[in-house]
Amino acid sequence: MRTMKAAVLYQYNEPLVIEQVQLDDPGPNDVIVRMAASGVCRSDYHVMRGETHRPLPAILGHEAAGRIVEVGTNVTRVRPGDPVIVCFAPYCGHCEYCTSGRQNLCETRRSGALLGTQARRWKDGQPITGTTATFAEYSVMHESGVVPVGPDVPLEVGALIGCAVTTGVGAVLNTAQVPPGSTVAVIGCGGVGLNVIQGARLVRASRIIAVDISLDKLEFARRFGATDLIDAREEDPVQAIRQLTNGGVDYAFEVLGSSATLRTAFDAIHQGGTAVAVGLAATGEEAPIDINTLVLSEKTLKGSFYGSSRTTIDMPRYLNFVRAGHLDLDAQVTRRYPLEEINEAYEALNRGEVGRGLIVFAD
Ligand code: COD
Ligand code: ZN
Repeated sequence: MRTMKAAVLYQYNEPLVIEQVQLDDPGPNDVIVRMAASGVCRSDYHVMRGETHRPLPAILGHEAAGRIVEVGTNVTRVRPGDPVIVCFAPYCGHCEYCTSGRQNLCETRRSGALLGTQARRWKDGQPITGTTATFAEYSVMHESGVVPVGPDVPLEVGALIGCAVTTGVGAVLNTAQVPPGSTVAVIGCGGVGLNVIQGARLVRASRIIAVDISLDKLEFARRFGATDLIDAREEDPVQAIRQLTNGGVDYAFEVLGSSATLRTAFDAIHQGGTAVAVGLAATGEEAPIDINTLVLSEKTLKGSFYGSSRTTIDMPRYLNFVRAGHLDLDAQVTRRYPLEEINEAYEALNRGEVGRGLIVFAD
């Protein structure tokens, strides 16, 4: 058992409580990571607001990097001291999906078996739930939930690779496999959307149309490769995209998670185009798709989870892009907070401040 500081969600729509909690020792296949940086991503905010349900109390946080401090007896891929990126989709390596190269869909993880169904965090003997649970000084996870990185990698960069980059860039490179010269629209230009934009720049899309409802976000998106900006409060994004592209884009990415914006993505592509859904919506939400358009125009609608990533291949690849200057992650981080200020960090996300906020942990 280890005592650590953590941010605990006791009730939806209530501030997180910063307090000392206990963390279990690692099982035979687990590692313990000491967090260096943990990103302020909207998915956790959906849980804080009660839009996605989890058993409470819970420790959230899933976009992080840190160092291994302890390993279970069977662990082979990392050792104490190793810097690692935390991945929120651990995988078994044996199921049909893993062995066919689709480890983001791992059947064993989806059944809950890898994440552990029992609580591993405690407050005065009361269980606290958590999966990656990176809004805490330490976390315990299956060894496939970490990817080791070189000593040159700043762990703030590593944290962004853990979610926003892998989800956003991966949607372009892996899920959609956008060819050079394509026209692309990105609906929702937050932390993840910016990385869809960077991914599109990386593959040399000829036009990258950013759609958002905030002018600040749109201006910020330009720095990462957006060539055209559409304020969805001012004009109908579908009409505007069709006008800019002579009838529609080749690829449209939905990076918010709502039925209206998914519809926008589907309507903004031309015949034969592909719409990619990246954002998770409220449980049970559906999107209206015109069936005849789907058939007659041969459109494709695809989901993208965690950028269709194979973390051990893709994360080092994205780090190489950063080293070569093809991905800019430093400029994405606009604010840093100690764990004690995590509630303010989420208020800033809610206010729509640009860029990614990071919780940083003292050494
Ligand atoms: N039209 C266009 N843009 C809009 C609209 C609208 N009607 N409404 C809001 N927006 C913009 C906001 O202004 C903002 O810029 C952006 O949409 C949302 O960005 P953020 O920064 O608030 O959110 P992110 O980027 O941190 O997270 C977004 C996702 C929706 C991608 C994330 O929550 C998600 O669902 N991820 C995929 C699922 C997943 O794998 N989850 C686990 C880890 S993320
Ligand atoms: Zn995330």
